Amino acid sequence: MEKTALGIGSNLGDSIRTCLRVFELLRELPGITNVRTSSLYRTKPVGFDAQDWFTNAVAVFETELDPSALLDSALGLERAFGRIRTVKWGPRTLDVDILFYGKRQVHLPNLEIPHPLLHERLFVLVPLAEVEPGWVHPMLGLNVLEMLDRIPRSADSQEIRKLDI
Ligand code: PH2
Ligand code: MG
Ligand code: MG
Repeated sequence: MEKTALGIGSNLGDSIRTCLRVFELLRELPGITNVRTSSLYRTKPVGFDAQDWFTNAVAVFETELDPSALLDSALGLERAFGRIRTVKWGPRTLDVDILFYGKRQVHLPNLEIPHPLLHERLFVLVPLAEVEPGWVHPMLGLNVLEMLDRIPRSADSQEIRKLDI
């Protein structure tokens, strides 16, 4: 069993409902136990401006799936919500990214763990800090709160608002 963290994002369709449904589906998936979830956040798009704000969240759980099997499950969830890949970083009904897998590093052509951008993104670190503030990044040696501290908070930087649901 390894502890793993997934980042969940959506900005097409009913994105709040999608994220809540993904939480439910994760609890029903074989090979996954003890699912803990963050609040939902509304977040300004990062990397590609001309699209709607996202709903983002994080789920942490124990799993007996290996990283590749977990990736298959994540892609299966994306397909179940009708994801169609168009522009890189563009709008999507559902994006499920593996953030951490225990202390392991995975460098495969189709899978990088830890997620290579997680330490730069408030929409990942803020929800992750709710669930696992002390998780240490195996390459950077910083925990989630320390990574958060290192993100510049200038006026035009990443906007994020917690949802009251
Ligand atoms: N995902 C991206 C690119 N930009 N911006 C926000 N706010 N939330 C996301 O989930 C997101 C993004 C690529 O996966
Ligand atoms: Mg992503
Ligand atoms: Mg993705």
